[in-house]
Amino acid sequence: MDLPRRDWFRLAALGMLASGRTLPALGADDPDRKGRSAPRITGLKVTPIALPDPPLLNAGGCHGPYFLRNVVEVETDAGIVGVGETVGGQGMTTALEKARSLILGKSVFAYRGFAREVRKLGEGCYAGIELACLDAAGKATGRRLVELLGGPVRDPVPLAAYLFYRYSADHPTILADPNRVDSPGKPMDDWGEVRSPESMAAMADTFRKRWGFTVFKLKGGVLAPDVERETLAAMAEKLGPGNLLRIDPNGRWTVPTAIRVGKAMAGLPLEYYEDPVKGQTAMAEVRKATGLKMSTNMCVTRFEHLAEALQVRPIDVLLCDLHYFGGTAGCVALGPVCDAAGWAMSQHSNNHAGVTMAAMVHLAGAIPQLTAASDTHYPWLPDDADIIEGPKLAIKNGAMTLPEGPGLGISLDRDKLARANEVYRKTPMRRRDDAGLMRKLEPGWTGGLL
Ligand code: GKR
Ligand code: MG
Repeated sequence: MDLPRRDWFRLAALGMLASGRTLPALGADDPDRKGRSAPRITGLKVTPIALPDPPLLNAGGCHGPYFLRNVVEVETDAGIVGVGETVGGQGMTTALEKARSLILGKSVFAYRGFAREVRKLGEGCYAGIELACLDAAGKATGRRLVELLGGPVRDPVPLAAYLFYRYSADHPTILADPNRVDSPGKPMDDWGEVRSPESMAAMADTFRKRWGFTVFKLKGGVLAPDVERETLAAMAEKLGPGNLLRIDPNGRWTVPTAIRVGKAMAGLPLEYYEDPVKGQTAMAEVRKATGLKMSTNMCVTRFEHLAEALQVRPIDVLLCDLHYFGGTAGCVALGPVCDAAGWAMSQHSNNHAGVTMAAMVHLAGAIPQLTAASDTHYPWLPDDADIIEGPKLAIKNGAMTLPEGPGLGISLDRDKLARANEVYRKTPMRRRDDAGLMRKLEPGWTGGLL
């Protein structure tokens, strides 16, 4: 969008009043201007939120009662506001606030210019700001995020059913959790308890019927390893042919356990074996001994880890995540690296709301190498809890269609955002503490290796 110089100064002055800061000079020496006009950042709004998180179990304990996120809004002199979502918690809110002075006055197209400095405040900090800039850039050009990233290369984007053992949401300890500050006494959902192979197979079948998934990821590292293998067998039987399985014990197994259970999984339709053990060397040992395809979002999570991985060969599939792997720019850059390494790509998920969901789908729609179905926690978010306008983004036939509309193609629902922020302000929860909640549910629990 081209703004006459006069309007630029007027909007810039308004932005300065709002932010209490001065904008850098507008001149031909600005590398991102050179005679063109682009929306410049006049303000940064950070809204910490808490959204309901049911009692899902993992190697580190139990989720809930909320997951925390930060919603980022980048205001510009063109009147366009770009939206992003990133990792939650007080530390990230503070980092984002600190980033404000690094980005004010910069073009939303030229986010790579401040990437290095903002990344020093945390990968998640950069990711949220980059996303908001890209959303603004999409709105300024009338282009979808997927197009700005060089796609689409696929539409719809395949997603995996992310299955967790869990407690029932009406468990007395869950209902009495002092961190819970809304809807007292009301269970978050009605999935019930799932802590056996049979109940997990039934839940997988419901995910298949409700959302059409054909790829199923079991969050392991919770029950005894052999029970988790039996769970996969029960799921394979219940789901029938044409469905793929994954298991992810998040590094809670020893190498001998991982090799023994891995060998015993022969014959199951296993797509890949994710992080059964911790560290690249241990992963490589399990990979060699079992011959299974291995994947990670734990031992290769930064560009600095790639050199060792190319030597040690711990994986066949790399999970990217814009929140820790250098934003969307970092994940796109991983594509050719994975080609060269002979790895496929998948996408990691932590709890998230609809802004991140849209971002993940645009990203997967733009990376040719991202052929595996992306993980997503989105089905666990209660229908009325999302912060975007309208209903939740729809999953059909195990996939999500690329959102229409410029940028991310979603808008914030101001009432829902305000409600989620109010919950954040009221709850004493300021970081994820799965172990703390788990010790209340199972007092003898230590989370040690299995
Ligand atoms: O949400 O419990 C969870 C997951 O275990 C998450 O924390 C992991 O980071 O989804 C993740 C994974 O694939 O390891
Ligand atoms: Mg994982």
